Formats: sequence, structure tokens, C-alpha cells
Amino acid sequence: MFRTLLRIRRVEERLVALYPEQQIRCPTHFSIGQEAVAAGVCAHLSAKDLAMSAHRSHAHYLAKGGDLKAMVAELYGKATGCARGKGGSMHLIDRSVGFLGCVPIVGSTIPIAVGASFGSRLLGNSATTTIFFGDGAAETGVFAETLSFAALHKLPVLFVCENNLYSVLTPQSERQPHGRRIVDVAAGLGVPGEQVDGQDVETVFDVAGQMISRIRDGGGPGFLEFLTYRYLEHCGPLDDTRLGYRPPGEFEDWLERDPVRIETERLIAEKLIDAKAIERLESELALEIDDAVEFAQASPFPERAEMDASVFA
Ligand SMILES: Cc1ncc(C[n+]2csc(CCOP(=O)(O)OP(=O)(O)O)c2C)c(N)n1
Repeated sequence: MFRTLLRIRRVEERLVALYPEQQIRCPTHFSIGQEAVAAGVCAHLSAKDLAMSAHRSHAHYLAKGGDLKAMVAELYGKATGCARGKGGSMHLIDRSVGFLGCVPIVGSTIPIAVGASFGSRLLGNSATTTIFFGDGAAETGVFAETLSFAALHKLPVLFVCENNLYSVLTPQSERQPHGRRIVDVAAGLGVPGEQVDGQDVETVFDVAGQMISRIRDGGGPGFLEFLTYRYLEHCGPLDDTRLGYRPPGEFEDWLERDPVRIETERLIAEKLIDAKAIERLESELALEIDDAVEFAQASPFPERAEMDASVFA
């Protein structure tokens, strides 16, 4: 799990560094600061379990077992990408590991994922479905309709809300009634859950484990609202703290609770890892990322004849 956490961080840091070269031309939403949610939840999922995400999806794709080379190639718009270079960062997909895809229309994947979960029920298989979305997506109409449907049919679906406090530049406090928690809205629709610290990967792992067991035992859908924070601008590789939409000191407070740092310090204190092991892991990851970037850069763009293939409209 630590490896997954660190790997997601290092991959995104590299993409942030590469973005200004202008070879990655798709809009790219980074989740630096939010990695513990993907790493902790997906540690409980096998390839036969299903997952979906939205526009901020690199962490979920990688934690669910998506292929790094295919992901980077997709960002470069290359034919070897996981959506054949036609989707970019917001359309990652790898059905071989149960990652059904992501779609940037806010809220739109919530009913798609619940439909997939209903499909598993009809097929009689034991897959669970996990759907990752943000606090903004919880404001869409389909959110209410879909949670009601999942509750009614007791579907094996886990709703994971990554509450990073903002929808683009607007804080949750300006969009939702004061003191009303998203997890309580879900409970009102028949989907019980918890609001949890999303910065500590082991807390995420423990709470998600209990919830997923309950869902697998036929307990019906569950909801986890993780409190977390995005460090970079809504879309793109830049620091946007100068825009002034974050209250003074907020960013620094969240940096104190950085998920990679918390877990590194814990593992060192418990003597489960030492500086040498971390160094080894860092160089392995750097090599793996070098490889993926070289692969993406060397890959061809899709052929013109490919334009209409796999496009449904
Ligand atoms: C239906 C729809 N409305 C508006 C947008 C523009 N938009 C893209 S991302 C976003 C914010 C979503 O916030 P949230 O769901 O909290 O996710 P976060 O970006 O914080 O991860 C908005 C409004 C969109 N893509 N789709």
C-alpha cells in the first residue's frame, strides 16, 4: 500500500514536470495530496471488482491495477494509450483490471457505476463496484436518484466521495448548507456511511475494509466521505494559492497532514522501513516512470482510419 501511495505521488509529480513541454495536450487534473484514498480503498479490491472515476482519475486507475505505460501514452494522445490515444487524462479505462472508465461530466459516472453493480447482481457474480467522485458531484440530481436506486435494490456498491472542499474555485461552504455533511445526505437517501480522515492511508484502509466486507456480505450499498485536499490548481500543473480562494493558512495546515509523509514517518517509527529501503523504492519507481515516459514519447499517434472506431454518439 505504501508503494502504491508513493508511486501515484511520483507519477503525478513527473507529469507535472512534463506538462509544460506541451507534448501532453489534454486537460489534466492532478490529485496530489489526495492519494491515500485511492491507495487505501483499492487495496481491498481484486481485478474482478469494478471501479469508476471522474476527471481526477490517475490515482484510481493506477491503484486499481491500470497499466502505467498505457496511462502515460494516453495522456500523450498515442495509439498505445489505454483509450487508444483518443481520450486523454479524463478517459482512462482498463477493463482487464475492472476499471470501467472515467468521464468528466460531473456526476455522470455515478449512475453508470450503479448500473454496472446492478449488472453484477443480475449476472449473479460476486463483484463489488466502487465509484470515486468529488464533493461537487454530490450536488447533482443523479446523485440522489442513484443512491435511492442502490439502496432500494441493496446493490453491492461503495460510494467514495473525496471531499477536497472545493468545486473548481468555490468552497463547499458557499455551495451547501452550513453543517450539513454529505455523508448525512447519503444516509437520508438510504445509504449509510462514515465521514473519515482521508490523509491517513491506514485509516482509509481500515474503514474501507469494514465497509467492503459489509457490502460483500449482502449488507447493501455503503458511503464513505473522505476529507482530503488537492494541492494544485483544479485543472493543470500549477500552484494556484495566489488566486486567494483558499483561506490563509489552510494550504499549510493540510501540508502538515500530507499522506505520504504521515505513512513514511509511521513506517520508519515502527521499523517497517528504513532510509535504504525508501531509496531503493524511489529508484525503482523513477526507472519505471522513465520507461513509461519513453514508451509514450516513442509511440505513434493513432491512424486517421481509427478516428471513428470505438466512438459511440
Ligand atoms: C455537468 C458538469 N458541470 C460542470 C462541469 C465543469 N466542472 C468540471 S470539474 C468540476 C468540479 C467538480 O468538483 P468535484 O466533483 O468536487 O471534484 P474535484 O474537482 O474537486 O475533484 C466542474 C464544475 C462538468 N464537467 N460537468
